[in-house]
Amino acid sequence: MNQGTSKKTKPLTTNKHLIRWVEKMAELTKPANIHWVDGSQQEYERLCHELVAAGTFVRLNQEKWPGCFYARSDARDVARVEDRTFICSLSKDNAGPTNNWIDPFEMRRKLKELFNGAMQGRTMYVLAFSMGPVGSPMARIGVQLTDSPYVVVNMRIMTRIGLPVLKEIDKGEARVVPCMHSVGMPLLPGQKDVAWPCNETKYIAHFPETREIWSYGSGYGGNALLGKKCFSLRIASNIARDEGWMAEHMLILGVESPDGEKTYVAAAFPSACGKTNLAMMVPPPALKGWKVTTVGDDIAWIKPDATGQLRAINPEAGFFGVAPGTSAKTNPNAMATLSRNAIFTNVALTPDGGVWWEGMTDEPPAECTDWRGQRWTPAIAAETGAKAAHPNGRFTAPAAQCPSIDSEWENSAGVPISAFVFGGRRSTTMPLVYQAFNWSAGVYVGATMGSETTAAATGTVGVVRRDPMAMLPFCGYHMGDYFRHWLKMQRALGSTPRVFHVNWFRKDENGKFLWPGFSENMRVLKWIVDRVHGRSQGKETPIGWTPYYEDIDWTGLDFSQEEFEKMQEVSRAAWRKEVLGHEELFIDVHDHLPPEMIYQRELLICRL
Ligand code: TSX
Ligand code: MN
Repeated sequence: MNQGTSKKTKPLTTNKHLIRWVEKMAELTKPANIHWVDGSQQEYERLCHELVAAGTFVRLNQEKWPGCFYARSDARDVARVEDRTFICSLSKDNAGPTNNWIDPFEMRRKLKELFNGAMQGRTMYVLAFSMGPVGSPMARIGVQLTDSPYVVVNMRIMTRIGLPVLKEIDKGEARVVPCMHSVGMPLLPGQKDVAWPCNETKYIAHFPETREIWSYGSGYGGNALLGKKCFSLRIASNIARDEGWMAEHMLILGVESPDGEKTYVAAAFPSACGKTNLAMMVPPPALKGWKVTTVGDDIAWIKPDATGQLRAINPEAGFFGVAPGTSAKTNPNAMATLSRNAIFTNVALTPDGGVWWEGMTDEPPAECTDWRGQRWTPAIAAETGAKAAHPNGRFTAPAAQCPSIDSEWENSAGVPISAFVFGGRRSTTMPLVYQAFNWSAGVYVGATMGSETTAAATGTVGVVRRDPMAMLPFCGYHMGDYFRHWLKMQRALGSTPRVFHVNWFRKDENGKFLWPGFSENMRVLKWIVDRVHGRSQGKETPIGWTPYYEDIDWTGLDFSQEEFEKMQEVSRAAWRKEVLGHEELFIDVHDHLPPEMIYQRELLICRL
């Protein structure tokens, strides 16, 4: 895209360290141009225009999809690459058994080789970004050097970028996290570019001690938008542990009662549980006056304030959501959010310049171009099983456009968190909702959470995969130490948030879901809020407190006490097996496992 010319835009900072680092990295990667990203609308439009010219973007029908663009990735670059993700701590023990580890000196050597000349023929973008509202005491700053304009425009939606962030850097107080990124496909003189450059060799490397990220070979999602999983979870979890706060893989939502009482909840779910749907949930009209507001759908940074109250910010500014399954029925607020100024990746393109994905409408389009760029019709799908959209196809859309966005979502001080909710996809054993007896028991609930696998591509379907706090792929240090950190947080808190576990996915003996889910989950949130404010009694069971039938608001829903008891059943037999399942994970991390976890397990066994 930039061959022939060699130009540099003026550094948009006075920070000598930053300028020197950019120069040093340019010497290593040898880009044709260096572009300091100012973050303006004009610059965004120019980059999108260039992406269209390069064949990476298709501009969608502007009548129907104003401000929207469409991209298809290389078919080998469609998701995060966990087996190529590394925590390069000085000691292997610090990364723990659930992370890939390579010695940081060895990794640096390897990366220097890979990045040597990696940006030839391309522009290196200098992208300053803030995770969290610019200037918030809870925000953190990074600078990503990338040779992908696709990454720049996505980061402009997902984070706060450009001049206001550089101004923060110029104050000289903030420590900046350097983030190196290359798609790993230099353009040699005369070499023609492709629509989605990437490399089969991929490394997503994190250096926790020096707080650095190096990502090579991929242009997709969490591999390349380094503010998201790499910074806000893997590096931030290290910072948070050192500084006494929490970087969590959680949505944040507000529940507002008819008389205006506002209660904020943070919730962790493994993938394929409908986390974004819950974050943007629309309560049933029958529950008059109850509202759910959205602060974030993926990541929460949570810190005790001076009074010992936990407060949370969403470090992101947009949603990078899974498109398939998102519809006006499952998530009308997401559909409204992505209706303009959005980027779609690996979904289907319709003949009228729109997008479509499985589950978006009851009726599929008569024909479209699938995520691979091939003709797709319902008949072809029936015959070959081809999907119009990749199951991990995404929308990138500004959070500010979400109709349910919370009025306080950009509050520098964050919102007060009253409850943590853990959840998973479980067809048996787990009731719709229960509350842990106390903080330690709650940490145990989070540490042992699991979800049944759904993706046939990745192996067996329906086996429980443990995913503590939904952080297994995202914790940047030893999982056992992470549990210790959770337990230790109690000391910084006046009172701890209440901890709950939910399961929307329990089935009856015929495989039918016992709970209608979606909007009706408001009834569960209402009970959670009632418990938080000490308004309703809990029924004591071996695993925790569960709701009495009468304490759930059933207005406008025909749900019998028999159905309810079936859904809430705590089977001692099933739970004895469940506890055995907890052990597999604990064996992995046993040498760092806090004794409280063993103790909680013993208590649970005794109660059973
Ligand atoms: O997102 C979901 N939520 C949370 C919503 C706020 N999903 C979709 C998960 C896939 C990502 C759900 N699926 C939920 C749920 O609460 N519950 C279910 C299971 C379910 C699916 C369909 C029906 C009932 C339950 N019923 C009918 O379709 C009529
Ligand atoms: Mn996530």
